[in-house]
Amino acid sequence: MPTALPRGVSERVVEVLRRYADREHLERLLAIPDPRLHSWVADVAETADPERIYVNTGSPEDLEFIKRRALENREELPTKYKNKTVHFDGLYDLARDRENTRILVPPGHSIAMVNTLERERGLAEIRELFKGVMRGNTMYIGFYCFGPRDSPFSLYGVQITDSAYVAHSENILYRVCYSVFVERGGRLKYMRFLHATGERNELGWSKNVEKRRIYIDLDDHIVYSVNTQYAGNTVGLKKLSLRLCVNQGKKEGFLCEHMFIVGVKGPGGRVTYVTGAYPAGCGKTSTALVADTLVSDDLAIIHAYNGEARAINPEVGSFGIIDGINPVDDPEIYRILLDPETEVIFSNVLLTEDGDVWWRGRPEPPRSGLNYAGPWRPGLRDDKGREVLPSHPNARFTTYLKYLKNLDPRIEDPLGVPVEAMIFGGRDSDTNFPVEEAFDWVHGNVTKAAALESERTAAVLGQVGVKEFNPYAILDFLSVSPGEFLRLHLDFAGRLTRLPKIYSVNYFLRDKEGRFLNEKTDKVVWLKWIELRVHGDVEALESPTGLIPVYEDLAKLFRDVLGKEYTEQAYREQFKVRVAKQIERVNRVVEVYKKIPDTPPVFFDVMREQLRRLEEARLRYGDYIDPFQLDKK
Ligand code: SPV
Ligand code: MN
Repeated sequence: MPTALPRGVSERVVEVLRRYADREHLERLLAIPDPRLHSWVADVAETADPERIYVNTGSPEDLEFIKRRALENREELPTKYKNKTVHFDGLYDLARDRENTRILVPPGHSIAMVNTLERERGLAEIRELFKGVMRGNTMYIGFYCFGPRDSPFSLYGVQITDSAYVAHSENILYRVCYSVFVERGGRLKYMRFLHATGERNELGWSKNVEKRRIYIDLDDHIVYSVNTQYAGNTVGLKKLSLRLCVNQGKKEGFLCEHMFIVGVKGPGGRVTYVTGAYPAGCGKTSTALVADTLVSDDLAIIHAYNGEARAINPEVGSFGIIDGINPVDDPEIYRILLDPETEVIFSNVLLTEDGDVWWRGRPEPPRSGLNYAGPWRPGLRDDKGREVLPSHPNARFTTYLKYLKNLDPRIEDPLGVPVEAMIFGGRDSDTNFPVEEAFDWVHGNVTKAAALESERTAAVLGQVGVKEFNPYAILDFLSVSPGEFLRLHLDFAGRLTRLPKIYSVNYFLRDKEGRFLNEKTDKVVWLKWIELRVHGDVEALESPTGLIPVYEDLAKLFRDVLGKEYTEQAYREQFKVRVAKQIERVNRVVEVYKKIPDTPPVFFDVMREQLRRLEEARLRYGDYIDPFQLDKK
């Protein structure tokens, strides 16, 4: 041990750390000139009492070690494929837990539509739950960049976890940035994440899920997570960081978004960057994958820079939904998932007895094996007589974005990419057009983003199919009220000289018989139309709720892009204005915002105008308007 301690580090802290870390790992920790970090780690170790501390520097040996540990302690199981493992979260821990995810607030404080808890109470609960919680386990400490190295827009995070699976996931999803912490130490502002799996049962699942807690302390830039394994609850830099990021963005004037970032090619080889916010399971990943280039598939940090909106992806990996991925519709990702050279963690799929992985979308039928609910065989039913699905609808894959053919090298651009359009997508069987442009930034932010609704999917616990309000597709990850979040966007415009255009998309319209009106592949046409609109290359028709494509432009795009004939009849059905449904929607969403005290007044003005246009249209045309009757704008 060096005799002289680094500046500012107390003897006592080092004493504690020495009890848990061997010389090598203690030195790794002390190499970061940040006494506050050392005290925190010592404090966590004393409370959680792990067997040892492992400091992950991101070296190939460290990455290997963590992967091996995940297999040794059976958080991950081997498959017949090299570098591919399966992780099970357990029957009661398969999705984000909304109920037990809370923002800690001062006494008497609340945030509209956000789950909160009095801070002191929450912290006391956490202290109790963390006592001895890591006993017998290794405590991993990881250092990550949340964005490209040397980007002025990047954030930073430190994760402590006793789960090798969580550490492994983060090593895939984020840039390990130990050296940045060594260089910049205490000068670096960073988020902290503390996770413990809690006791596991004989199948390896977190046993005390009724004591699952995910508490977000904005004052201290820290998120606690315990008695859970599902990555949406545990991988700090994924959705837990989003709440901290939104809050920091509010103070510093940037946006943290639940958005993909993609490049869409237009005439003459130009590339137009667009972002897209969709609730989980509504076509977000698949849209990102069919775009010409992909910068991000889930998150975006957007800054105003020289008057432009510039977006970076804080991640380098993907934690994507695997359900339904098949070789015909998703050849690229399907290939990656089974390619002998790629590294993948599958979660909550079926691991067959011969070591294969099966999810809905693999062409052959499922065979007996182990899944998210335990041992599985064809025809298995639960105690209520319901079929146990071989692979869970929220089953996922964790892998590197670098495997994608369409990965945009600008994912590493420290200044990000310029955002020229923002898309808001939801799952909506009966109201919204497949694609529509907002009249302007304010109209789009109000009617398309803040008013976003979507039918619920399996990514959160609860009944699927119910239409849910989900502003900016970020409701689950907000640390400010939806009213305040809208205001951030309206204010953000003041820093821009070029405003992105705003669009809505909906891939889930159905006919009276319940059949989808669009094919999965159609989404690329909507992207190309958006690209042309951004540059003013095509005209649009004015509906009461925005601007929609002209039939001839779509027919040409369908032909050029998909080699498909697009009939007038299909257009008529997809783009008829569902006036009565739109009116219901406006009224529904206005009712929600009436209960949100800090909603900017302009929200109600814009919605009133929208309602007026719809009502006038209804008087003139009735409940439906044929798009051929609309005027060009
Ligand atoms: C989502 O649900 O939006 C996801 C996965 O991207 S999770 O990490 O669960 O949030
Ligand atoms: Mn997401």
